[in-house]
Amino acid sequence: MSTPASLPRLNRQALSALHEHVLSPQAAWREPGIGIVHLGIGNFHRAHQALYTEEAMLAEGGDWGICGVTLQGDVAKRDALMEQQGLYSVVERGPDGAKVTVVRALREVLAMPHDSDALFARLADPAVRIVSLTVTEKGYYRDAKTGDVALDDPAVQHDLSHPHAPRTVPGILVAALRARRDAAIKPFTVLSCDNLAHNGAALRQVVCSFARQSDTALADWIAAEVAFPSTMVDRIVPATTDAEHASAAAALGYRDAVPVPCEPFRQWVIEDHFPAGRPAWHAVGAQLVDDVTPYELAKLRMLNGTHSTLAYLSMLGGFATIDEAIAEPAVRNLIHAMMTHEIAPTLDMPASFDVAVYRDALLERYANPALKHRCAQIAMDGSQKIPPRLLGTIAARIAANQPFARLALAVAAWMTFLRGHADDGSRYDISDPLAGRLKTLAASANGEPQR
Ligand code: CS2
Repeated sequence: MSTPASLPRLNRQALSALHEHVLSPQAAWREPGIGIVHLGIGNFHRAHQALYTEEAMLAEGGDWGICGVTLQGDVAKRDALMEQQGLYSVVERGPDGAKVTVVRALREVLAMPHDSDALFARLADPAVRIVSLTVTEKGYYRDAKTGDVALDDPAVQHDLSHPHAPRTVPGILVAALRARRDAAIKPFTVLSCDNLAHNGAALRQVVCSFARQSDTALADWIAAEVAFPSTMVDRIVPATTDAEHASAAAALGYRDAVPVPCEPFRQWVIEDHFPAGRPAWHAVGAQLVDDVTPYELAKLRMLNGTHSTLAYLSMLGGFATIDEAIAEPAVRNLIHAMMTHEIAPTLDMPASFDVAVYRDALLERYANPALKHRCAQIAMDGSQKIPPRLLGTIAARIAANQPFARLALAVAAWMTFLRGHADDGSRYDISDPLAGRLKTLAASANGEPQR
């Protein structure tokens, strides 16, 4: 079999040669104009929103091509995607094998701060009607206590003193919205797709509080004129490994330098508030609702809360992947009981929502042996993830005067994880915006010298 390196690179001229098994009907595809700017062109966006958007355009057309932006200056990723004219493949891995699909919706990739002029030209284009985001919890620069922008963060300070050369999400959005207001161009809708409770409202508060530092009138205009609908997004999307390169090459007969692995399951629940229009996501399986709250709490608490629990217990106990951990009966029983007796009772779901079915489906998704979702990946950024995933649930249990021993065990596992080594003594890195402070606290709590 040809190795990926010996094959020609995936490119748009090759699309007509690709088989219909790997490409939705090419005949139905019309190259769209760019209507969406997405901040955070990571694996999750490429395996989730971009796929929904491509299918929505196939279903009902529209110029909803995507300009993807890496805010971390990842020029290698930008160049790798642009060398393929934005094309890449999604490798769905289920117990029954892999399904490879080429995605065409990504039309341009920019890397900040190198491509700042191009980004702001794109954000000023009236054809851009949605700016969506997957920048992870730490990308919001939120003050954990107030929900406003974290004014003491050096990156926020930079953007406040360099309003025309911003690098943070609040700085970029405020600069772009100011330019549209000043040019009397209708604002774009801001669509958060991150794992935060009330993610749209949370982002709106950060953006308005950032704007208010320098221009109250602009902050008031954003608050009155800009839509920030909330969403719940769900698909397990691990980091790319060599296996995806091999699967894509075998399926396509071309080399894809940036394939994305994911599970077969996907879900997207979106508050339907798009004054400037949106793709036909409703036609391809997304749920458009008035209030996403019940869905987002169920997902954040039942999936993300138990994901983090599994990750920290596994980092200490030596399980490398989620499927390895959940295969251990004691671990599976703990997670099953945590969802059943401590998390599910805090949810206020529609009558049609069967929490036992949701729970059992999650356990099956975790057991997927083909995905190899690394616990170390999920264990990252605990200081940003623990509050929305576990502390909110604990607060609800306390308010209801109900026990929460398993949830407390999860938080204790995170605190123990911060010591930097597993029970067998093997060491690992702590990847977290607050790593320095946390490791010092953990060392003093454990009476250990900090390394
Ligand atoms: C995971 C999430 O890495 C993590 O923190 O818990 O990325 C999880 O895979 C997704 O939210 C699933 O929808």
